[in-house]
Amino acid sequence: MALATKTIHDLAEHLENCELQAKDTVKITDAHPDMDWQDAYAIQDAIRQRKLARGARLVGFKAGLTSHAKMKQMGVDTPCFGFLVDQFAANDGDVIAHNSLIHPKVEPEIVFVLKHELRGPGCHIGAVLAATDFVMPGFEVIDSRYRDFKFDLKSVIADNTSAARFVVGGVATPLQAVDLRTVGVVMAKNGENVALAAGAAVLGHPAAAVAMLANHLGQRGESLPAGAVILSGGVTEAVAVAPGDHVSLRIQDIGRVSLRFG
Ligand code: OOG
Ligand code: MG
Repeated sequence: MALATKTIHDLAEHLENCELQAKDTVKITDAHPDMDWQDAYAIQDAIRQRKLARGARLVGFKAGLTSHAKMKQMGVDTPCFGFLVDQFAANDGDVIAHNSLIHPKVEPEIVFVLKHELRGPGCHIGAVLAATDFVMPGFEVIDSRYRDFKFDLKSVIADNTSAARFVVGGVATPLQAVDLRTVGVVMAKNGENVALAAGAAVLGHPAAAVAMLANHLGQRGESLPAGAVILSGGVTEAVAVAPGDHVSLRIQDIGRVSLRFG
């Protein structure tokens, strides 16, 4: 760790206030260039503690930057991991107030729910498939607290990987009924298809992203619990939304989900 404990807490407070007040900021590594990876996750953990202390419930975890489309869009080459609390959850078809966010973008995600806990290290695709109860289509609404979504990997990890809202929908589908590599993903905005991909865009198989997430948590003494929401990462690039926009997602064999921005 390169940063003092007080600095970690100050940065967590600053980033969470930006989230709660829908205000942007410059990336934190500008003022703290020597910040290391442990500091970045420690800031994210401190944000999690702040939310839990105020009554939020931890409902899941996310992997991010797991597809080439996303890595290229954001200019980074390594996945990152974050947490989800109940306050981020929206329902299928909800209207999300655009002005409660800074500059939201939506991205299609394959969502896993486990029937058994997964604990790394040593998790692999097979272990994930064996532990999975079902998959569903989901949208993640990301909203980097950094001006113009300009960040480096450490800054975005500290900012809980831009997590803001998520919604899951469709049909809870067992893995026997779907090949997550070849499954087609179609995202539309205002009735026009804006991003298309197949599941294999996520690390060759979306379950590989869940295995990485379990291994990441394992290093930190945590696990992926049964029943949690697990976002495996944007399958395509993220698409910016404006007030009035309607977005819908279809994932072959597992259904659809939609959101509107008011
Ligand atoms: C970081 C969050 C990435 C994903 O699914 O790739 C992410 C960002 O792009 O702002 O959630
Ligand atoms: Mg995402």
